Amino acid sequence: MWGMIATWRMAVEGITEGAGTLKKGGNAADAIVEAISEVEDFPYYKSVGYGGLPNEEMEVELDAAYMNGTTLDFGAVGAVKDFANPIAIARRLSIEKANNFLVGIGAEKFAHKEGFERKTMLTERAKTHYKNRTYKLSQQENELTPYTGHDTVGMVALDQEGLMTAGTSTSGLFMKKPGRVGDSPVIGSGFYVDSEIGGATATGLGEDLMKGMISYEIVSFMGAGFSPQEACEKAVDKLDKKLKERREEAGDLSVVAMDKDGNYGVASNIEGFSFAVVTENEESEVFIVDKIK
Ligand code: SD4
Repeated sequence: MWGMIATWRMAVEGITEGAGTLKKGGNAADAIVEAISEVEDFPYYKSVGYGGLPNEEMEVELDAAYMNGTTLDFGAVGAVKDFANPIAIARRLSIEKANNFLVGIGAEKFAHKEGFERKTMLTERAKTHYKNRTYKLSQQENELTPYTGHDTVGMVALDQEGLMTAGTSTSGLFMKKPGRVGDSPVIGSGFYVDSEIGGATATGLGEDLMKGMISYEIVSFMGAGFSPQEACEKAVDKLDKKLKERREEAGDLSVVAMDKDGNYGVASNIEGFSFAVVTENEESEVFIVDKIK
């Protein structure tokens, strides 16, 4: 059995490429890095890699992570600037014994030393978004508030040998503070995978997703015998409810999961969350669900 699931319909090309690797018997580590790199390279996705929207100071700061569900090794980068494929840096960090999660200049020094491709990640299009936003702000004299739309990529992959991996990549929230790191590179929050159980990944308001360590929670529910669909719904409902009870509001919480047998699940507390999935069962077609809920 092999399979792959990803947040948002924009992951479809990436996942199609990753699925090609898995189908041929390639491993889930290569498949996920290929798939996420494809999304990072595409200039029109506003929350990932090249073309991602910048922070308050018009700088693109990227977060990414990679996890191997068999060894439980993970690598992550936070607030990294000017590198083309943060997911590849995260994978490289995952084979280190320590120093697996690097941020800012430290992450950039590591990536430079390891020969990763440098690239200016701010596009003209992203600059225009920034300028429009700051112009609106100057007109309305409002507070700077982060972009509420989102499309961080998170994926879980399963290969024919039973290796499962998880990966994430994002430019985080538009207009975030410099140095802000969201859930995406934080193990247990933005992603978690255990090849003996399954994996999960999240998208939405990082600050709230971290409060429930939602990806670990989903994997724990699957480990306790719930299906991926039940585990996703339970985790989202539990956190959404808790946040609303304690603070009257919950940010966007959307998740996808796959278990070691290729069964998958998805849940969200917003309208219109989409995802892309492919499994051997579904005749290897990448299948997009545009709106759930
Ligand atoms: C973050 N969770 O940095 C990310 C944002 C996101 O689609 O999911 N955007 O908080």
